Parts: sequence; C-alpha cells; structure tokens
Amino acid sequence: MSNGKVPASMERRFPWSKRTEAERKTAKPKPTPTPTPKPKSTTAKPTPKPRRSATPTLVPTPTPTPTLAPIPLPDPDDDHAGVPNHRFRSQVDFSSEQLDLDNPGTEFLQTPQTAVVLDFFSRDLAFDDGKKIEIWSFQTEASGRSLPGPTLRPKEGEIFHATFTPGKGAHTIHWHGMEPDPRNDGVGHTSFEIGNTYTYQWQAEPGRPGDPNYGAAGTYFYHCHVNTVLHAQMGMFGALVVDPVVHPSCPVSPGARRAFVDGPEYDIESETILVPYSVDPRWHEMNHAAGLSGEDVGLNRFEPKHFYLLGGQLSNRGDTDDRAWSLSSISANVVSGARKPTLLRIVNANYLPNRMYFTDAAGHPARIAEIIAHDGRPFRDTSIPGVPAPTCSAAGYPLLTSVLAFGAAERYDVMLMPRASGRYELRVEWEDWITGATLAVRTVPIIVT
Ligand SMILES: [Cu+2]
Repeated sequence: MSNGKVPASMERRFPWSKRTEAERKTAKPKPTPTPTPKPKSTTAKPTPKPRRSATPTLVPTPTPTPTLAPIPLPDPDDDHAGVPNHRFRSQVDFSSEQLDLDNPGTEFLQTPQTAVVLDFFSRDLAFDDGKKIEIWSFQTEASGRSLPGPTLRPKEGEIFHATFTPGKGAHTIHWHGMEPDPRNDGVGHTSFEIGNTYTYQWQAEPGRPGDPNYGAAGTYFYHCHVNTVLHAQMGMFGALVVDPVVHPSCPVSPGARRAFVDGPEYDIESETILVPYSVDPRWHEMNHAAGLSGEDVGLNRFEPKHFYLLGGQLSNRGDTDDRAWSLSSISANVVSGARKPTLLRIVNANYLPNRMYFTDAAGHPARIAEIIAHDGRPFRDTSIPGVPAPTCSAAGYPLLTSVLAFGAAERYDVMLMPRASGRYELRVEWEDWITGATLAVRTVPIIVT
C-alpha cells in the first residue's frame, strides 16, 4: 500500500483502517498479536506488564494477520514424516482414527505443578434428607467417596495433571469451560474414552490486569462426557477452581485471595461453594450405556423427586465419606469488618433452571450478592475498545443483585456484601423447564458476623 490507500475489501473487514493520514501518524503503533505461549519449562512464568494506563488511549484492537506457515504434507507411507510427534494431520483425522484407543499416552507430557489421581466409585450415598441414592463419582485417596467429587484447584500458569482410572466401563473427564486441546478435553466422541488410565494435561492461562481476553481463573465444572446426561446425573461431576497468578500490581492481603488476577480480595476461610442438584430415581436404575444404541430409555424425561444443595466451606469439607457434602448454612463476613468479604461460588449441577433469592430474615429481597464472574469469566467494563477494562466494581457500578436465574452447568462467582451483621437467607427454587412451575424450594440461612 505504498500509495497510502486502503483497498475497499480491507476497509470492509477492518473499518479502523479508514483513518486519515494525520490520524495514522499520531496513532500508536499496533501491537503485534502474540500467540499464547506454549509451555517450554515447568516453571510458571510471570504475567506480562499490565496494560492499564492512567489516561485511556484509544488503540485499535490488534487485527490478526494471517501468517500461517504451510504445514508440510505427510508422506502417506510414513505416519511421522514432516510432522514431528503427530500422527494426525487434522482434527478430522484425529477424531475419526482414535475412537478405539482407550488407553492412550499423554502427548508432550511435562512435569506438573499440580497433579491429582482420580478413581471411579459406585456406592449408595446418604443425603441430608435421609435418602440413600446410588451415586457414581470421582474420588482421590484423600477425598473418600462423596458428592460432588473432590474440588480440584490448580493455579494459572501451572501445568495440571489429572490421572484418571475409570471403573465399570469407560468414562472421561471433561473440563467444562477450560477448553484444553481436543486430546485433553475429555469429550469422548471427538477424542477417546478412557478404558484403562489416562493423564489429562493442560495449563490454565495466566490473567492480565484489565485485560478481558486473558486469564482462566474462576469456577468450573468437571464431569464425565460418556453417555453424558446419564453419567453426570449419576454424580460424575465436581468443582474445578482455578486460582489466579499474583500480579505485582495486585498484591494480596494475609488470609485473603483474589477471585481472578485483578479481582476483589476475599476471605479464604469463609469461601463457600454451592452446587444445586436434583435426582430422578428412575435414572439411577439404568446401566452405563443405557440409550447409547438408539433404544429409547427415556433420557429425554427428567422428573426429579429429590432436590439438594451440595457444598459448604471449601476450607473445611472435613470427612464426607459415604455421604453427600451438604450445605446447611452459609457463614459470611460483614462488609467493612476486619476480614475480607465472603466469596460464594455457585456451580449448577442441576438439569432444571434454578432461581436464587437473597433475602433478609423476613423474606424481603436483599441486594447483598455482587456477581463478579460468570462461567469462569470476570465481568468487566469493556465499553471502550482498546483501553484497559476494569472490573465493574472498580468502574463504579458493582453488579449487586438479590436474584440469580440460571441453568445446567452455569457458574456464578458472587461476593456477599451485607452491610450489617445478622441473619439473611438464600432461597433456591427448582423450575420445571417447560411450564416454569416451581417444583421445589430449599432455603439456607446466611449468618453474617
Ligand atoms: Cu462416565
């Protein structure tokens, strides 16, 4: 473009390229898009310098220029020719050729910073209403057999390993919302189901203060992805919490943690998880592969009879062997007290829409819930493209609410912000997904001190 003109086709795709010559001269140089760094060593790398600046400057969002080097064509007679370490040239080859591989090795295996060994179990677990229900789920040597499966907690930047040995048929672990590479994503139909043992490997991306496009810290949901609706209903799920890197511009007070790199500090001790769940007893009589061969076993009808609030304080799960971990009350810190506020992580393991109401002791709506993230992504003020995006709270409008409505596998991270000590309540309603009728209600007290 030596004549300084922008081709019409480029203008359509990149409207900002229509800027005048004068604007172009004063504009900041475009940052070169940097690909996500591949893990080269086992040491967590520090995050890059923050891009937040005192005076917001309009910098166009960098546009990726296609500079992909051609991939050498493999020699059809040699699986490895030209493509080191890869048998498969494309996702299609990968998925269509691996369905029978049930005991594959982990490609590019590295030394992990966090590693967990998970086994399958099947057992009748006791619930807080006295019912005993057959549950299939995950356990570690330390966790015992309980529901949800053990809470897994890697940190951004770390190499994470989960070595899983299923039982009673093949299973997987899907890291819902993390999006590792297909081989480590645990979706059986696009990679493989595990018949023997497999080590999932992935690295959670480090966050950058003010940048909505980076950072994996947050609340996730892991679950089996074989005959998925049945196996998840049977209990093959747990919470995955990714903790952020500590960035020099966002230090952390003693006894506190941040929900994401520049997220608010919360009190570690009172951090609580809430996992709504419901049980259709008919489903718990089915076998591992029910419905997989095209027969109609009625997995389109979910008619729950039991409704549960699983979870509790993450720092204090204690011994929950042989029973469901049940949330009977929430302890929260009063805002402006000596301790940081309480973070409530909500993971919806329920197949029906849920509504949650925060109220005072008399049942009146209480706007004490500040939602800071949804599905592992922080809420930020992204209203001005190209400038640092602060959290909504830092931008002056905390997202305070008294009600949340959401469905299966959704997660909300909520800071509890009561201004006075005393008793509040959290009322959870399960809704019929067609009629909207309320099927069940459970209420837990929130004790604020
Ligand atoms: Cu399974």
